Amino acid sequence: MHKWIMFVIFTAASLLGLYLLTFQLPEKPVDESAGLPEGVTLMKVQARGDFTFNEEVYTAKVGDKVIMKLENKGGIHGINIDALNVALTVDTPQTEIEFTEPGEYEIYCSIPCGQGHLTMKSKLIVEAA
Ligand SMILES: [Cu+2]
Repeated sequence: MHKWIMFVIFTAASLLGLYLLTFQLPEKPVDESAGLPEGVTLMKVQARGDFTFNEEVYTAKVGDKVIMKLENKGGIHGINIDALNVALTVDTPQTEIEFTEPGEYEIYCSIPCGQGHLTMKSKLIVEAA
């Protein structure tokens, strides 16, 4: 009788272990906007291994305050926006910007990253408030 119970418990424990090994515990979603100062939003720029950014055009409005954050998703890239004095790299991946002038700004990769480097560009459009 006891052996039978032990067998059931052992089997259940094994199955639970196998389940956790296979599927792992669900990951908690990370809210990257948490902890930002009030009125500041996150503008994430992902640089990819195929020499593109995750958006062709990023938009904002005059008066917006953002934390611009570079995320390398393949290869090592940096981003520059000359007119806004933005220069992000792996070592300094983020900066706070307050948009004061409407306009169209060029975002380009600042690190020679390979074949597609020279055309690795996107736009930031800042609309009038
Ligand atoms: Cu590059």
